[in-house]
Amino acid sequence: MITQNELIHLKETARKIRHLIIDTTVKAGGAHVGGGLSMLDILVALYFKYMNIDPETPDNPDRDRFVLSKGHAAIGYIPTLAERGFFSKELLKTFNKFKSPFGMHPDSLKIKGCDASTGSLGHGLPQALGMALGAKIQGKSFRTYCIVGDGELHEGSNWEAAMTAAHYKTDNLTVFVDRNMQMIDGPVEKIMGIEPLADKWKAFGWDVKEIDGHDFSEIADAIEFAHGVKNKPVVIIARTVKGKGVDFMEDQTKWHYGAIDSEMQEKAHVSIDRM
Ligand SMILES: Cc1ncc(C[n+]2csc(CCOP(=O)(O)OP(=O)(O)O)c2C)c(N)n1
Repeated sequence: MITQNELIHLKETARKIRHLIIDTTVKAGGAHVGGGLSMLDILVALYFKYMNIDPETPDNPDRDRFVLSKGHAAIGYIPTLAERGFFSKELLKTFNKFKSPFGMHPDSLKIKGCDASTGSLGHGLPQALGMALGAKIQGKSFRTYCIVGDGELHEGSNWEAAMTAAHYKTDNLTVFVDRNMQMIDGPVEKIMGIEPLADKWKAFGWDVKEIDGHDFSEIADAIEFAHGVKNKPVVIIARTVKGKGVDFMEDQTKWHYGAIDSEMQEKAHVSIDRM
């Protein structure tokens, strides 16, 4: 459950970060902006309401963990960490520049608050599973969250991790599928279909929720549902829109990766403010 005030706060935070994503993409000369925007509301719910984290103690062994398995979407993740206070927003101006801590894909050795280096698709979920199993083995109560892309699910390593997670009853692991229906080279269902997606996860032994990934109340209910499930991992299939918030980017394959000039930048800001 989220209160009305929390809802207003989460929406406002997501709006601010969408603006940051646009300006950071302009400065960087290009980024995976479509997939950064599609998963953003999930990230905001995690980082601004649910995750037990503190930017002052980013290495606390008892903190909750997050793995961005679709690491190319760092352009959504890194501005979120900045807004949450892990580092200065000024530093975003260095995104993907020489000597910056921020490359196009996140590096946990360089970025405060980042728990896993990702970018090679299919590797993040197995890492998140390792963290969740580690918590169980150490008797710790922290939770691990992970976002995978729908196109990323073409990687077989995800399904090995899915099978293992269910076998070891990792009920401390919550995975989101950013089901924006698009990938790098076209619609996922056209490139290689993954439906019936919910049934696949169920067959692998997971509890499944399907939600609107831009509705904070639905995101909140799904996370709280996951917290209550015992002996099974939970996957939340979040229907999202690639490029969400920027009208000319929404659901457009070509905005998987793109550069933004000053005219587009202005239009993007106007569109975000109209959301
Ligand atoms: C192992 C691997 N193969 C290929 C790529 C290149 N690549 C980057 S993004 C992408 C498509 C991913 O699609 P999806 O997971 O749906 O991402 P989203 O649409 O949410 O951005 C691909 C194939 C990669 N990063 N890693």
